[in-house]
Amino acid sequence: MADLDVVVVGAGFAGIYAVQAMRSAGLTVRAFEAGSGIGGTWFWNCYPGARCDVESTDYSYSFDPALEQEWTWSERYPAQPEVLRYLNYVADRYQLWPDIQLNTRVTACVWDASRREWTVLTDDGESRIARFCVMATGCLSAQHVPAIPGLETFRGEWFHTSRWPREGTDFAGQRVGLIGTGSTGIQIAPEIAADAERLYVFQRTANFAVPNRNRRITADEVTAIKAGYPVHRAMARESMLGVPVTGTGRSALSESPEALRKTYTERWEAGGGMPLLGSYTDLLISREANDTVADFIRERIRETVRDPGLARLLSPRAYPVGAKRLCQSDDYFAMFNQPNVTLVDVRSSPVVSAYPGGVRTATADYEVDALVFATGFDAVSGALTRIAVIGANGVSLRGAWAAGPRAYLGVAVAGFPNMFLVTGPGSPSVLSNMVLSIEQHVEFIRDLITHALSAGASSVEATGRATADWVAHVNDVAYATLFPCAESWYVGANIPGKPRVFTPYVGGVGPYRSRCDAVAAAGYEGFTLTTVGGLRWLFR
Ligand code: NA7
Repeated sequence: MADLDVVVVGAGFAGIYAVQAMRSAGLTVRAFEAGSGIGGTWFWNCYPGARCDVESTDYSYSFDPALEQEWTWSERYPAQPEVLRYLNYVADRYQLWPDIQLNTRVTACVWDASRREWTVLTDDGESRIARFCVMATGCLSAQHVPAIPGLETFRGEWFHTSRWPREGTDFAGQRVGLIGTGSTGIQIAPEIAADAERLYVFQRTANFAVPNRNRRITADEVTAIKAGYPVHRAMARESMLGVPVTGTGRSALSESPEALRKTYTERWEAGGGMPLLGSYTDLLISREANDTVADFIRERIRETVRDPGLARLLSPRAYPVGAKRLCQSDDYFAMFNQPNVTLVDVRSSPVVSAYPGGVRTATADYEVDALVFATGFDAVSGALTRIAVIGANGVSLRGAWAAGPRAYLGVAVAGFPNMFLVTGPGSPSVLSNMVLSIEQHVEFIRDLITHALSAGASSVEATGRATADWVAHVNDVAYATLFPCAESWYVGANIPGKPRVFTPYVGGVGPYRSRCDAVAAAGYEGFTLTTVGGLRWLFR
């Protein structure tokens, strides 16, 4: 007899909503969270400058209109502490705490084929039996620290941004080395540069970044936002990115140079990456179209950074804008005009080792007191494969995904009955407003579980055929765009040895939602339901 209907792994945005949704459906549920607080990404990534790059109006739950009216965001782009306060408010408001167990890491999930239940093992030595597992493990939670020989000999302290000390750090008077110039590196660099005696930024790949134009939200804006939520959310659900973005509806290649400049300038001045990339229909499809916006951003970099050689090094050339996450910062490029900041090009002269006093590249030594790794994550699949998940016939998830992650609709894996992934590989996930995508996935999972239970089924599982068709579709759509043209974490390129598979679904949030709705309306097409006696219904 199971202890619980549902075990939820993780208590970030996804786990918190999963607890609320399962409970509202009358299911018994418990979430296990490794951290000493809830929040997931927003708990762990408490480094200086951590801020969401989706506007607060969008980056918030929409499942309860009363919640939207109660909570008031203070800034256009919320900083990490405010997002964390919001999530704690949600847990308080819906009294979720009794069903969330903190300081408990799930180490293994093992399917018992005869009892048709999951045994979930945790690092406190306990085990629980659950009928269903919901993996709310986060797309960007398994940290990646590059294997730098000699790091263990380094005398100073080193940090990964996603495990920042909760008591903070003091870099005053120190020489700090920062490795990594993705979204995180670009956010933390100006904060370190404001305190440290010297900041060395070790850059392997230059990144495109656009201004946030972050600011406080006025009282009048708050009133308008709250009044506009119903329409805004409806538009977001139908949109490509989970955020309503108004484009011109035209091809960049059909525009005059003057019209392009006007559009890009207006959007640059307004701030944010999505409005800029969404301005023309072909920016993520045609390299020639993409070059128009890439040239525009490179021009802004040259305008900002006084030293032309430095501006050149900071200007990305190797990949199209948006093929890697488009970074956002109001201060990053201007920071390089500060006399205490040095850019180190580790593309031409790679980091070879650390030594007690600092970092060695192929051509020079850099003496530093502290090292900061903003080197990213084993994204999307990493948090799942780090847990020993053993499905039907003793097959591990790690083994099943040896050639790359495969999931039907990004939500279920063939051979792993009664296990569901929230925003897993093959769903819009990281290429969308995560909160909206999380809500849609959790609701799909809740409805699928209640459907299976009301049909008297003991298990529900994605079929291999539906999975293969979906994975092929995810690939077809991705390879019709410019997304795969970069060595990015979207394809697993940042983790040595990780198979190259394009993981997010680029077909858009609205079309993806319609597909899921159609699957449900067709009696959960592509899933098999099995009754206790072993009778199987195949919906395909
Ligand atoms: P990212 O985007 O994966 O960025 C990691 C950065 O670290 C990137 O600049 C990498 O360079 C660099 N990196 C990784 N390994 C090395 C080594 N060995 N040497 C030098 N540089 C290295 O992670 P973030 O945390 O910034 O952002 C992840 C997401 O979180 C972001 O997209 C938002 O969605 C929020 P590379 O580009 O691989 O050459």
